[in-house]
Amino acid sequence: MTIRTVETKPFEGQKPGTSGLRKKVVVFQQPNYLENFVQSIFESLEGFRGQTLVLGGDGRFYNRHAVQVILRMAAANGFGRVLVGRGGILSTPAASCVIRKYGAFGGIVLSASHNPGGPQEDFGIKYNIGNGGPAPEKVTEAIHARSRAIEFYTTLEADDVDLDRQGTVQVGDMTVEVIDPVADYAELMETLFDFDAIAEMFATGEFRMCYDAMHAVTGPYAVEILERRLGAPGGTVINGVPLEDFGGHHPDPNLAHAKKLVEIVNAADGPDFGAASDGDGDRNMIIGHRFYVTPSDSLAVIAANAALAPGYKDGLAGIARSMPTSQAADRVARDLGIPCFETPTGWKFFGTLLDAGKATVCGEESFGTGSDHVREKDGLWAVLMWLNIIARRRDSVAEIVRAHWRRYGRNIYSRHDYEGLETDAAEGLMDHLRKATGSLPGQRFGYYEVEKSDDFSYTDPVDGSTSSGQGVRVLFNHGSRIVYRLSGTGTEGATLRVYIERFEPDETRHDMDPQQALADLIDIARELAEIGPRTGRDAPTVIT
Ligand code: VG1
Ligand code: CO
Repeated sequence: MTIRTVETKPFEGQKPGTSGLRKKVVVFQQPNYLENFVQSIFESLEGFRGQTLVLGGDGRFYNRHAVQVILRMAAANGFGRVLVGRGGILSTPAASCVIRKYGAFGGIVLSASHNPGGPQEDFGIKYNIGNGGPAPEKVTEAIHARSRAIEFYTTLEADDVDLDRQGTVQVGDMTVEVIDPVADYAELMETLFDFDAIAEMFATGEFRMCYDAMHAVTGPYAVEILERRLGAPGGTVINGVPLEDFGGHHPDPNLAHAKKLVEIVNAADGPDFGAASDGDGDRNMIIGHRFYVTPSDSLAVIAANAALAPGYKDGLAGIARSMPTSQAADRVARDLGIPCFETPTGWKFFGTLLDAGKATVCGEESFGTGSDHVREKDGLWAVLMWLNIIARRRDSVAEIVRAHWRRYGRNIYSRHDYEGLETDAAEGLMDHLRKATGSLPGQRFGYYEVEKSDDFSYTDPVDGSTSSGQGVRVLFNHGSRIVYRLSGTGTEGATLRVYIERFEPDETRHDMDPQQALADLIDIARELAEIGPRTGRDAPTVIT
């Protein structure tokens, strides 16, 4: 088979964001666009000749095509072996698991996560390093730099690989193994959780759950683990068949996009527990019967109860949360006498802490939770952790969370997203806030007084690397906060995220609706950032 060197020209904007490069499918379909980025990845790496690459994605439109392109390029660039999920499928946490288990050099995950899929929608690609986690910023910056100077890429003249047949084939000098995308991951889950206790709970028939795979990648994983291995009744998993366009929906597990699940669980005779996952399987939403658990609370509850799961029985070394995530986890860490790390948004910042054994459990307010079992957030892991906690405590979701609030107090929390803003207006708003940080401390807004305000910057305590410009924080007295940042995962215009938090120690007020409980802070947030005048929006697009 002949290796071909193809002349090409750089594309603008091949800059990985919070989690890889995400663009409209039509952008990726431009001749050489995908190839340029893949070649830029390979040229930013050293020492992969003869090594193993893991490859798979969330099954969205363009996934299969991209897999074939990458296989040919990996062979031409000198990889020795590629492990690819059957059908081109690997959830993000499963890819992380496979990279680690087989000591791969790294992996390429094809996904735009919770963004919609289909010919008119989004596609994405990200590179993960040998620890199984997202490439750190120095790697993504190198990839971007390469993409701006690229002149050639190399590929092989070879036929497509049959992705639906498990087994080993040769592509040039490279071996391609088409693997079961679920088996390694399911096996890992069995080592972490008390499958017997969970299975027993399902067997009684008194405990029922509904899992919404949102026609995204976790369908096969959830059917295998929940229905087959844990014995939950058939039909526990809904929307379990991955579709290239996710059935036309946003595969985003929140109250806005997982409406059907919420309806099922909240029905008069609805199940006790509901959960959903996103496009690539790394996010999770947890709900009880008529009770919604915010991701920040979920992280705190998981941290406080993790020792009930066999894989965590010796306790946690530490907790890590992204900066905008609520401070509920910090209270648990204080109580356990372990550190709580505050990192910029994006799972890539947890990798060094997990590798160094400084943190065991990590989480983000954006429906992301995970642990040191892999180096990505992990939707099904969170669901199994909750099932393990419920099986051992024999309490409802609502009872578990309310008891948590009684013990630690409640960090009332909400995120307001303003989507599809004009980029200039959004950037102007952030500039305005950054300038205001200097003069805000000491200013009073009714009950609230600003104690500190800055644009968050982070120094990694393990490798000393720094990241600045990670979001404007306005920190008030009594632990209340407003945080502003622009999304790094969108593909259209700009998205402003506003994170609002207030601590409520008074148990009689724990059941308040967050929008009401935070109403005065929400007004302050709009006023400080001049959201109305600058964006023309009088309300957020999505509230979580
Ligand atoms: C969002 C979330 C962030 C998450 C990222 C990737 O990023 O806020 O917490 O890590 O998505 O998640 P941004 O920059 O749009 O706020 V996923 O499930 O897309 O891999
Ligand atoms: Co995701």
